[in-house]
Amino acid sequence: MNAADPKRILLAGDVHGNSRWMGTLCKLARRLGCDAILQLGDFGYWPHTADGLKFLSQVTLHAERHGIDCVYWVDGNHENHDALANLEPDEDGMVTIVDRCRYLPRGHRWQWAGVRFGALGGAFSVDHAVRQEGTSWWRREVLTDADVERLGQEPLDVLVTHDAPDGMPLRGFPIPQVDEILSREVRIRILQAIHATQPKLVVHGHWHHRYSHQLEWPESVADDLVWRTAQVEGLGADIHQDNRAWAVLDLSPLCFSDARDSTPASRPGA
Ligand SMILES: [Mn+2]
Repeated sequence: MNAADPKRILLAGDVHGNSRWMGTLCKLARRLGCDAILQLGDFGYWPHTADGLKFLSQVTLHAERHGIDCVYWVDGNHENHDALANLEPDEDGMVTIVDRCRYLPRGHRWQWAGVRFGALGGAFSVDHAVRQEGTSWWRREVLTDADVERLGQEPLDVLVTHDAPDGMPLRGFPIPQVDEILSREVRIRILQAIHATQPKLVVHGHWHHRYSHQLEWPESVADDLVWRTAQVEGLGADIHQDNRAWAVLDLSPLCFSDARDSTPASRPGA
């Protein structure tokens, strides 16, 4: 099913295949007058497991029940990337997963209400050593130069990623140096994509940390230096079970609403 263009969107951080949290997000989206959910990766696409399949059917049921047209998502690191690679995009370039659930491939561009969006999912799993290839870890998780090239250089309004751009005020835990280099490569690619496409807003998940940051960089135009800016918003995850894990995006005019000061989401089961 191809949903009509949304006008107000609930942005959601990592969901990790958490059906109950997905239900809360759909309920919340409805209450806040959102037509659709845009989820920022680590959605939980694990169709090789019974739980993963159940999650997908629950996404459809929750969306139907709460009148949400569609749950759109970019890929995180913890998706079955081999299964994703085997799916054919629809004519509009999005991939229908199940009813009311569509995947936005890396490099895909689209417009809603005239707002230009770009998707650039993927990240490096810092816990790959405790994961099993093909079962809980997939090589294709990492955003590549080819993905960034696919996105192109035309201007964007909103860039939707899973990892943060390089240089954000985020602190992870200590990891082996080689992993630090590989994981940072993804963030550098996202920063390059921002410089190339100059989005007004960048939204991402992955770090399970809610923060806002104004990114600034100089660009030489004619013989002058012009300062460019982008608003970066990192969202929390299902583990928070509260309003750090979501925000609202209005499309006309484009407006990101910080949800930190508003009513907390009702807890699943409450
Ligand atoms: Mn992640």
